[in-house]
Amino acid sequence: MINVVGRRAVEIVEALFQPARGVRLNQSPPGRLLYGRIIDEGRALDEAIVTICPTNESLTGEPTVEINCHGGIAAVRAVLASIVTRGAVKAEWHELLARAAVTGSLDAIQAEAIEALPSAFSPLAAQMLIDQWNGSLSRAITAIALQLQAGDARQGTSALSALLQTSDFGFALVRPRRAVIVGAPNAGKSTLFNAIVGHQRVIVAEVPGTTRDAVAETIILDGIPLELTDTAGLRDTDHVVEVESVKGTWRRIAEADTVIMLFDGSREATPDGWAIFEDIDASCIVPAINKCELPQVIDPDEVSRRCNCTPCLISALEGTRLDELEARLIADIRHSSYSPGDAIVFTARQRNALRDALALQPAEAAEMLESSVKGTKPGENRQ
Ligand SMILES: Nc1nc2c(ncn2[C@@H]2O[C@H](COP(=O)(O)OP(=O)(O)O)[C@@H](O)[C@H]2O)c(=O)[nH]1
Ligand SMILES: [Mg+2]
Repeated sequence: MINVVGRRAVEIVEALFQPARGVRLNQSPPGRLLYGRIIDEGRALDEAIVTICPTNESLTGEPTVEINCHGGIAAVRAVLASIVTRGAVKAEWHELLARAAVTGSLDAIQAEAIEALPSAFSPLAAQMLIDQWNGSLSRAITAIALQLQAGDARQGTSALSALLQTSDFGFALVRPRRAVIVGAPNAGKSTLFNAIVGHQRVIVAEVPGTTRDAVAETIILDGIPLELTDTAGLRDTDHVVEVESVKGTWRRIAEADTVIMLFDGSREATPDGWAIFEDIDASCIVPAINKCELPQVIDPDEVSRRCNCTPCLISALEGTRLDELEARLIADIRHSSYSPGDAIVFTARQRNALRDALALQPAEAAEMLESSVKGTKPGENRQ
């Protein structure tokens, strides 16, 4: 869909649009759908459904014409190019939203919610963003600002802290956290990856060193999107390709929020295997001992000791206790008290403003909060 926004919107589209039936676009009432062709200098560019948006329903509150083209890139590009040659300026989605924030038809938080919505990974993420678009967070922040102004500092501050605590959940919904599966060759990393992703995606083989490129998939656990990556086994090697892939694994580990440390329970862990721990931030590690249906050689207590955390005992092959492991992956994100309609902090800008407000005196804090909703700097009054 192409939106043409501004004073000349109807005039520009009118010049390109040939309705299938009599009514011209400029004689059509707002809200009516017109079917026809987009024609430029005698050349048909696409068939489209065109409608004039009622001004009070348009995103920026300005005259807006919506052109629903066919899907695919080429026809849409051709239509867009013709509109631009007639004097329109091409704008990205976020620019349109910024304009909506300026014209006052959306506040800054609502604009952020709409901007994030098209890339929401899960229905829960979409729901949360739609709620904030509808004003949940803006209302919550404004209510706190009023409490602070009314001299109710204690209640305001505690509401502010509670709101800040929603940010881990909000962030995780908007930008999937990264989890990587790491371990020695043959530990069963690719088998585990496949089992969690739910379909055969990676080559599983008995030959150590089969997985050379890291493979990633976004999965949804309890509504929370998570980017899961299978990696090459970590071991000392001289093989040129494998050396590169081991380097790649370390890069992935550095970028990860969670590292699933996978052990083959049926084999003794090598000193190499234990050494990996020393280079990974312990707070990220979720340990798991795989092949639990085989006679066990690894001591789970030793794993617990080394990573300060009890390992999950799983069988990737048989799918045993994978739900337990999955629950651990989102344990610190899941928001047990969340219900639809709740105010959730979901951008760094919002979180920083709330944190700053927490450190200020009530009057300044209230001003900071109001500015964070409007998208202005404190002290700057927008009409
Ligand atoms: N018995 C058993 N074998 C497994 C299990 N998980 C993986 N394997 C086997 O271990 C071998 C190596 O698996 P793979 O997933 O390629 O390991 P990776 O090198 O860590 O990616 C394969 O033969 C798998 O079938 C498990 O839970 N139990
Ligand atoms: Mg593998």
